[in-house]
Amino acid sequence: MEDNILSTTEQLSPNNQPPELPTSKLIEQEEEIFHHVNNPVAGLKPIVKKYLGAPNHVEQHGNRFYFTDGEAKVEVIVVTDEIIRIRMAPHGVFLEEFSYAVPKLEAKVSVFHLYDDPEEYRITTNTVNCHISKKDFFISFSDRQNHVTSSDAVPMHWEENVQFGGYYVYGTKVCHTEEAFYGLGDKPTDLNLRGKRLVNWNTDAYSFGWNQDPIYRSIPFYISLNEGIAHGIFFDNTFKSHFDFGAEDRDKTSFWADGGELQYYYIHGPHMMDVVKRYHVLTGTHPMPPLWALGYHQCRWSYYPESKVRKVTTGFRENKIPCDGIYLDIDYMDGYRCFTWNRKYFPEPKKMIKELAAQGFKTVVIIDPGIRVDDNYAIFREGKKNRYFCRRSDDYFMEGHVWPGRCQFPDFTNPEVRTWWGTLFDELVQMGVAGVWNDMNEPAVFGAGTFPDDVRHQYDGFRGSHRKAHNVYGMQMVRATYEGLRKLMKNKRPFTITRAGYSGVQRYSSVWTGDNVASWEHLRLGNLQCQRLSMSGIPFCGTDIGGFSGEPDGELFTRWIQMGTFSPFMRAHSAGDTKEREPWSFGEPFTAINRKFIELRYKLLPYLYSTFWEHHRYGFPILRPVVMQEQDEINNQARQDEFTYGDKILVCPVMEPGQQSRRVYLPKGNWFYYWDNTLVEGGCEIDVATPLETIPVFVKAGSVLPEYPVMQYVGEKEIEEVRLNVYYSDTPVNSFFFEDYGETFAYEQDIYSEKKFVVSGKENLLTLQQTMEGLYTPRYENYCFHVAGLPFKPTKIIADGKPVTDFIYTEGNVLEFKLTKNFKQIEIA
Ligand code: MIG
Repeated sequence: MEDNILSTTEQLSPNNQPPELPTSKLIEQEEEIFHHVNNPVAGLKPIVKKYLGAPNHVEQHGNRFYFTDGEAKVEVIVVTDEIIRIRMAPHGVFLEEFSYAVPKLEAKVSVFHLYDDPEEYRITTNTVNCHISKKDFFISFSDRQNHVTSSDAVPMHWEENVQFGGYYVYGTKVCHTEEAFYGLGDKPTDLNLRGKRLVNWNTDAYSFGWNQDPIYRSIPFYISLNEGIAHGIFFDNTFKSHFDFGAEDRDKTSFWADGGELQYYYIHGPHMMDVVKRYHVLTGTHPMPPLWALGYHQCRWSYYPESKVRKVTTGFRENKIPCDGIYLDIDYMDGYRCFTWNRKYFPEPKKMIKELAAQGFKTVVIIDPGIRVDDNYAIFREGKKNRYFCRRSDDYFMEGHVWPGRCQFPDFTNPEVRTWWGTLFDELVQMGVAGVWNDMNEPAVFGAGTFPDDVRHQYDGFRGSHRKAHNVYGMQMVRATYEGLRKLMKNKRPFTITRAGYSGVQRYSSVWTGDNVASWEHLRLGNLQCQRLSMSGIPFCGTDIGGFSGEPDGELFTRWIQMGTFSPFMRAHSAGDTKEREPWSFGEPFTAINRKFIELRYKLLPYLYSTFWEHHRYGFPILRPVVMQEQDEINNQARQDEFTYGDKILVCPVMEPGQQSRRVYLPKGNWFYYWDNTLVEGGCEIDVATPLETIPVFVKAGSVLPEYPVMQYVGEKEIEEVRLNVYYSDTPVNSFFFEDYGETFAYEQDIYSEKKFVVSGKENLLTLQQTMEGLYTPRYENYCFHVAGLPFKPTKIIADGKPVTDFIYTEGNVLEFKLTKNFKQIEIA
């Protein structure tokens, strides 16, 4: 730790008193858990490491409990039956309560109690016990069966600058022999983080490599899985934070930060899924995206001039490859000045955007945070006049070079600046822009990497230096963008995408994994990153399909399209110095296969949209690693290629060149091979043929998958008929089907339709039941059924009491029939 960890503007504990006679135990040299070394000069120890001493007092205020060792205080808040927050104040005074991740800490709790036993204080809820040991202030958590899920290995501690004040704060937990760790956002490494030490500090990481750390995002949230039982820790601290999962010492898991408070949430399981859902209770979920945003997007650095953009969009329509989003990267601007247009390349942007829209394309434009220092540029003048740009500790403006040249940077942690920024999109929205792409918001600065530590931020009134604001800068930028667009677009849903982010960024934006590389290794990394982001509370994520830098060959590009079909966000992107990279650029057979998969994306849109609803409403992730499906199956910890897309479709991308077949693990239960409806029993690994035309895709027995007809873009045609793919199961299985207008916020007023299907088979009968909820009625009334896997030859179909006589039972044992109105119950015998 550096001596002067505090810049002049830093706000820390208001009582930075000298540390005479601390009651808190002062441990000097005997125990060095980390390599942060005390000042070796004897007698002059500006940095001392201190641990909590024994607690000797407790006070209760509602659901908040305060424990003290005489000087330091620990606050325990019962947030819900399953979420408990811990905070520590070394000198007994807590920082003012504020979090960008958790906007409102709403306590929803039924019953809790405090017990004062000889050995420990214990706070209990209906599901969790929080134990505070009287001997040494160790904090641990257990469930109702008294199974200990998490326990301190050493008391909470801190390194204190006794000369000037300020702390580095540390928590250390017991790490069990078989404990596995998941989460932490976009780390480009194996799913299980066991044995790794990782840092959160948003970093522009062009062409990042395997294990590179840190990269773009900071998500200080992990899920532990030990002996089949999961819990989560969300360390809500925006400073540079560190996690050590048994790396330094195999028996300890530690998390610490270079400032701020030791404040974390213990999130109870026992299922990993519970932990993720509860993390979303704290940090919020992603709003429903506009339906078109779930389609295919085409991007490049850059499509310009206008004729090039039109060549690409026309190419999609000519090649009959569906596409909804077209992107304008930095070259659309005048000298890279945000909110301007290069009129040489784009003489009439409004007209162009309108014509693109008529062709079915939504235009998404990039906006970076750097504002060119230029008194002839209105945005700069306004920002300067209102002092909206970040300043250094000595009041100079923070200046750095980025694309526009010498730039200043709005302080997005200032609500006034965010509001102003939001209004700047007015003209773009008037022109018809449908989405905004925020890049370089780590923030990135050429040469220097990012801002110096001493840059000041308003931080919504809780001022701090860049050390505190760095990791939230990008999130607050995209928040300003999203909130501004939301106002300007009236009741329409904006689409936003950001590179940097902090926990909670999902309330404002989708993300992509940044500047990857056109290599097979990156295809594999992208798979891991998307699964990890999904588990870490960021559902709407995707990679640059094809790889940003370098050149994919046709095979790699096609394999990437295939994986991207099952990424929540699907966009191809490439750097400017590479060859053309549209889905038809590689010739046959690649074009046909790319088309087939992008068409599949569009067929499955209603399924993905329904899955999104389950996320938005209930906090389920969209991608789910198999370890999340069957967490008590120890071998699943090593299985990280296959994942489910929603809870019905299992996908295993092909991530090696020339691969003709591969092993795929199917969780227990019955599965149908999507491509030919073969029934396979799960709970084992199987070999699946993987010629270039296909990747392994399986559907869970009992599912009802809604499909829309293939369209070249969302809204191309009125939907007249929906296909329901029904998969037999002899145990009842539920499916959801969510629909609404697809582009407004009416769903917030319950204007949507949520259909629930239950498929259950027994003996020679299959029953399909449907219940409906919500105030929206889709316009179509025709349903086309494809029922797979019937264990008997169907002879009779009864829909709501009436026989359906017109049906076919195909050779592949699929029963097909239609209904011309909605239904409640269908029986097939
Ligand atoms: O310094 O806008 O990650 O997607 O195409 C590079 C140009 C800036 C980095 C982004 C990339 C984008 C590129 N940007």
